[in-house]
Parts: sequence; structure tokens; C-alpha cells
Amino acid sequence: MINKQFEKEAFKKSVRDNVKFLYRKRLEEATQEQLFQAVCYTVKDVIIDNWLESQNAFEEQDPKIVYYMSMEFLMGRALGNNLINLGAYGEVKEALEELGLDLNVLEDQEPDPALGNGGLGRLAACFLDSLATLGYCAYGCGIRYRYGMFKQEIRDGYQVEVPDNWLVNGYPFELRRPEYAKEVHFGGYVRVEYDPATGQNKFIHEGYQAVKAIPYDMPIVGYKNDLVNTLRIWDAAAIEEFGFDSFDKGDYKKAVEQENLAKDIVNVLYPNDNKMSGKELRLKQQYFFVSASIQEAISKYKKKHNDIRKLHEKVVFQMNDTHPTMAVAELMRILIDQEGLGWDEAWAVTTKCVAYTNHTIMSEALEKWPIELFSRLLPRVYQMIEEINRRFIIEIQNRYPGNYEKIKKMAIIYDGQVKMAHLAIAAGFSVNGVAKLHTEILEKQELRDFYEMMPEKFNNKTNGITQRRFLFHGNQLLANWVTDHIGPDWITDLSQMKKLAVYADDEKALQEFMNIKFQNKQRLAKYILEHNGIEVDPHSIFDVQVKRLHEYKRQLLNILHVIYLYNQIKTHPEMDMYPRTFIFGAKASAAYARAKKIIKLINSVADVVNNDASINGKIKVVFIENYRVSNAEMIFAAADVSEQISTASKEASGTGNMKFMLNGAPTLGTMDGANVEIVAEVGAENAFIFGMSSDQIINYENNGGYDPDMIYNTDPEIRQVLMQLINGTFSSDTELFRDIYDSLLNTKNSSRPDQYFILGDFRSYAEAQKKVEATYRDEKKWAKMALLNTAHSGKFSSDRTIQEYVDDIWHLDKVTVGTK
Ligand code: GL9
Repeated sequence: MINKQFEKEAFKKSVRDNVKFLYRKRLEEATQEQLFQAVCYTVKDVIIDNWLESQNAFEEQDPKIVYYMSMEFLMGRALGNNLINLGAYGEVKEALEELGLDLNVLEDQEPDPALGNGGLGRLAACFLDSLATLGYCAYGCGIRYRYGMFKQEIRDGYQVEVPDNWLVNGYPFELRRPEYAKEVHFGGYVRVEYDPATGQNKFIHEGYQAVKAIPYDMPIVGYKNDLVNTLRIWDAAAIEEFGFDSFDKGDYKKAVEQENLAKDIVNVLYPNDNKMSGKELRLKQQYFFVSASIQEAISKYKKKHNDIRKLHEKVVFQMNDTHPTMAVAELMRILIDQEGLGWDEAWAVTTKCVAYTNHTIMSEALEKWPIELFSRLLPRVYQMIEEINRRFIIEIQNRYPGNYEKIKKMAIIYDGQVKMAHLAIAAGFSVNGVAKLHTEILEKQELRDFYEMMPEKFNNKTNGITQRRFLFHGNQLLANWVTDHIGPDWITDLSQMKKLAVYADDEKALQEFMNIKFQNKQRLAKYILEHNGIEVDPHSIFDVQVKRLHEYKRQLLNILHVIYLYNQIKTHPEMDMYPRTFIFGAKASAAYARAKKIIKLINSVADVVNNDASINGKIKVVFIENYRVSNAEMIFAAADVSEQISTASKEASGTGNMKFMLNGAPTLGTMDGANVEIVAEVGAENAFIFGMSSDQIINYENNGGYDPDMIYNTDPEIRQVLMQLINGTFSSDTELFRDIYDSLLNTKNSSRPDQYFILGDFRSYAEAQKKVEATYRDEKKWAKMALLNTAHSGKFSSDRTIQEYVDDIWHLDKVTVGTK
């Protein structure tokens, strides 16, 4: 570490001083939480120097900047990650030990900044890490939710949502930047005024409610390159002195309204996964951060450049899903109303500045806003969209004369709704999916008409993950082992991992590899005992499914299979089954009743199975409470089997699958999302693949013909499992799981029986599970498979993904900070 602050003695003194000045205490008197804060402030001092230097470098080198616009950034804890990226983790750990402090305990004091739901938000966080590490200038743009993702408690087997007040003790790494505050306007009306000077109409937005957007900056530390980028998340406040027009002065009621509006906007993250909420407040949140971020990007640009027509040479906005896609219209509004460009000029700039990433084909996730709501809340922005739509329809007509079907399918405004994806595609210069299969499905199915009309916009960027958090930090034993064998280059070049393949038949290496896995399993077992009160055997197979709870991810298939295995042991007590621990972790959206019922089912099955002495502990079921980034790091490290069992075509990519692979857990999965590419990298012989293909699924969906009742009627073992949902086996209330039962069959209550093909894939899944067990019994074979998964995970670094975005979409310039 080059920074003098990390000289051990200076570091120790700084920690002591911080404890003294922040809390008026001596080190020995401080609580762990206070010590955590003190250490963070010391680390922040180091970061601040690099942060300032990075700003200087950006000033001097004037690189093109990407603004990654996202409603969600699921950052995970910062302390450990910052130390790793500063290259100071070991030294700080040592210095703290000399002070009698344990870095791990301090790290555990940090709340997870959970400003995201799952994969989409975590992807944004991995991207920021890679952008800084690769030396690009990037801003994450988002919202500083007062309450992030709820904390999940399990009470009596049910999920209970508890508010996540992550800011109670203050968050040490953030910086408030009131000097960069912006105003954002809602409601009101647009007055048209003829301007005789130009002979043009002017559009004046009046009678609006104004909110002040105040940015908070979080440092994004690049790996050992002294570069520090910024995650800029916006807080909302009422307008006090500035911007209040005289008409409003002294209007108490209005002042209170504005106060409340501000509080509401940033109050809470919507806990939805792959589903749009359709709430007015959500639309406000979107516009709030989009408008503030674009204003900021433009004012930054104008400090150095005077021709707004060349904005695209220095600025690109990446829209993370449809959530920020009103950026298209907001940029048009600013360019026209504030910068004075004509429509065509503004359009030429906008369409070179904005790019869109699609993250799902789930139709309930596609954002469509009623025009009534949209035009009332954002009247001027809505006018922009109307005009974009009018011109887009002309284009469609020119291209497909007389084909009104095309207009119906592609228009931005249709049936009284604004279709955000259509807006993004019409204006964006790039549209990308997040895995090969996903992009193909977009092109052939979901966005087919758009692809046919503008194929040049479409491209794939297979997701990735940062190895700095998900191996170096989360699995330090394996990280050190890898470095001992192939050197440290993998930390910034994951393709190096393939060098491990030479150890695939080296017994000593395999033993060490599995021994590390065992130690990680012990660590997780300890966590499970402490947090769930369940004792699990680290010698058993740790079979893990952790991800959001959603029907398409099919946790239900997994738990039904557990019931099936349980039945087998009960009917064949002599059966030789390798002990297995089925580990689940998942939050369900607070309003998703069936998903929450599946959590209850998992816990009810756990109750019965874990307490049945007659099965000799052969099966244990554990539902880990409050699955989040911090415990995820530990869980991936400890997994033997990675469950990636979504209905083919539904999981756009998945990123957990990559984290398991990196940590040496073979995939048990369907040919869905990035699983397809994982199998291509590691080889089919090193994964357990089952189930219908996405073509088969899509074919059933388009043509019917799938009949779960047929399976129910002809397969007595499956029938027995389903009957147990409603015959009191897992609950004395026989109605408790009726809805789940009904959802799988053609009953009077189900509109789309088994729409996720759980029964259809059941047998094939059970077969694959059998193969898992047989393979695991062959220790050497398993070890080799596990090691080869790590060895072939190189493609799935977000460093690779980001470099592809840079090469194909963003065209950023590398920045050097200091001498690095
Ligand atoms: C998601 C997809 O469902 C995942 O398959 C994908 O890996 C990620 C990142 O591209 O995006 N889209 C989406 O809405 N979510 C995803 O995880 N949901 C959440 O983030 C909760």
C-alpha cells in the first residue's frame, strides 16, 4: 500500500483518534459498532485522497463518461471490499489485531446497504466495481432509499417483513453533496407562448410541485489502481428558499405538501422481483432520479464543453431495464426547452446518448403506464413522448405501408398506455439482453418486430460477477489457494483460472480443494446453528438454492422433490442414501401471496423432516433467514450443488449460478439463461442438466398441449407428493397449501395449470438428482468436477462483461490516476 495512512502505526493512531473524537471514548470502552465506525472513517480518509486524485485525473484527461442509471444498487457491505480493493486487507487485519480487534467482527457490524432486490441490482454493483478496476470513469446514478430491501424474519415458518433502517447509525462511507442539489418538477401544466423573436412557440411548465434532489456520493474503489469512481444516489428534500416562485411564498399548505412529497419519494425501495408495481409513487421515484442525474450530467459536460450538440462524444447513459427509460424524454426536454435545440438536433443527440438493457421476458415486468397518470404527473415529458411516438409511427408506416398490426404491436403509446420498453428501443442506439439465450429469445419472440425493423441495435452482453467480492472476499481460503497455484493475476483477469485445469487429476490439489470446501461448510454450519438453531452435518452434501422466491425459479420443484425423497426413505428404510442438506434462502415480494406460501411450505417440510428421528438425519432442510449479499458470500463458498432450476426461457441470465461456479459448485440446472454458457464453458460432463428446453417450453406456451393432470394421473409417486400438500402431512390445516396444489393442476381455481412446468420436469429433475448423489459418492470424481468449475469460470467475470460494453456500446477512454 503506497498510502502513508496505512503505515501500521499511523493507522492505529487514527483509529484511536476517531474513537476519541467521534465518541469521547477510549478504545477499550467503545462498542463494536463504534469501533466499526472509527475504522471506516480511517479507511475513508485514505479513499478520499484517491477520490480527489481521480477527480483531478478526470478533469485533466476529460474521458467519456458512462452514467449507469439504475433504480437499484445492491452494494453489499463496503468495509471489507474497500480494504481488498485498496490492497490493504491483510495489513489492516494485522494492525487491528495489535489493537485487540477482530476485523471480521467489525465487518459484521456493517448493515448491508440493500438498495436493490436481487440480480438486477447486484449486477449494477458488480459493474461499478469492474468499471473502476478497469480504469473507466463511471457514475452510478440511483436513489438513496431511506429504507432498502426489508429484513426478512421467519416467524412460525412465515416470512415477516421488517423495515431495514440501514441509516440509523449513519453510514460512514457516504458524503452529502448539497452544493450539487437539483430541482425536479411534478404535476402542473404546460403553457404555450408564442415567441415573436424566434417565430416559435415556447412551452412553459407551470403550477408544478418542486422537490429538491440532494446527492450523496459513495466511493467505488478500483482494485489497486488508485481510481475511485462515484455512486451518486439522490435524497429528496422540500424546496426551502430556492426555486419558490413568489406566488408560493408563505403558502403553508403547499410547503407541507412539498415536504411530504419529498419524504415519500425516497422513503422505500419497492420490493418487487420481475414485476412492475404500477404505483404513482414508483413513477415519481423514476422521474426524480432520472431528471436529477441527467441535469447533473449536462451541467458537468457544460463546465468543459460549449457545444451541447456533441454531448454524445463525452456522455453515454445506460438504462438498467425500463425503470429509467423516461431518460429519453427527459433528455429531449432539457435539450429543447433549456438548451434551445430544435427537435431534430435534440433527437440526433439523444439517440446517440442512450442505450437500454433488457433484463427479463416476464410479461408482468414490462412497464406500461396509463397515459392519464403519466401526463398528469409529467405533462411536459409526456408531450415529448407523444411527439416521439408520432414520428416513430410514421417510420413504421414508411417501412411497412398499410400494416396496422405493426403499429399496434410497436407503438410507444397504445391502448391508453405508455410502453417504456418501446420508448427505449425507438430511441436507444443499443438494445442488449443479458445472456446469449435471453438475447435470442428477445430477437425471435418478445421483441421480434423491433429486431426485424432495426437489427443493428440488438446485441448480447452476457452478465458477469466480480471475483473480488465473490471469491477474494467471500472465500479467502480458496482465493489464497488459487493464488498459490496460479499467482494473483486472476484477481483482475479471471480468464487465468483456466490454468487450474492442470490440477484436475492431481490428488493433492483435489484434496486441498475439497478440504477448503469442507472448512467453508463448517463455517456455514456454524452460522446456521447460530441463526436457525438447526444442526447440520458438514459431511453431508450441501445442496443450495438461494435467490429471490419466484414461481418461475421453481423452489417448489426443489421442495416437492425433497418430499419425494422423504417418502422414499420412509417406504424403504434400508435404502442407502447419501446424507443431504437442502439449503434455501429467499425473500418473497411482500405482496406475492403464493411465493410467501412456498416459504411456509419449505419451513413446514423442514419441521417434519428435521424432526423425524426415523430417517437418521439423512435429509435436513434449512431455510436461511434474511438472505442478502453478506451471507450470500459465505453460502456460495460452502455450496456443493448449485440449484439453477428455472423453467427454461424464464431466467434471463442469473448471476448466482456464476458465483457458485466460481466457488467450485457444479450446476444442477435447466438449459436456461447463462446456465447454457456455463455448461458450454465447463462441459456437460461437469454439470447436471435436466428438463425441457426453452424451445419446448415456448412451443407449449404458443400451441398448448401441456397437461399436468396427465402426469398426476399416471405417476403415483408424484401424485402422493401432491396429495401430501392437502392431507395434513405438513400442516394440520389441510387448506393451508391448497392454493399451491391447485396451481399445479387443472382445478376450478387455476387459470394456467402448472404454468412453470413443475410436474413436466419433475422426473427429469429427480433423475439428475440421483446422478448428483452417485457422483458425489465418488470423491475423486466430484472433486475434479468441482475444481473444473472454478477453473472454467473465467468468462463470468463482470470485468469481461464491462469490457464488452465498453468496446461495443460505450467506447470509453481509459483513465490513469497518479502513476497507475
Ligand atoms: C433479472 C433477471 O431475472 C436475472 O435473470 C438477471 O440475471 C438479472 C441481471 O441481469 O436481472 N431481472 C430482474 O428483474 N431481476 C433479475 O434478477 N430481478 C431482481 O433483480 C429482483
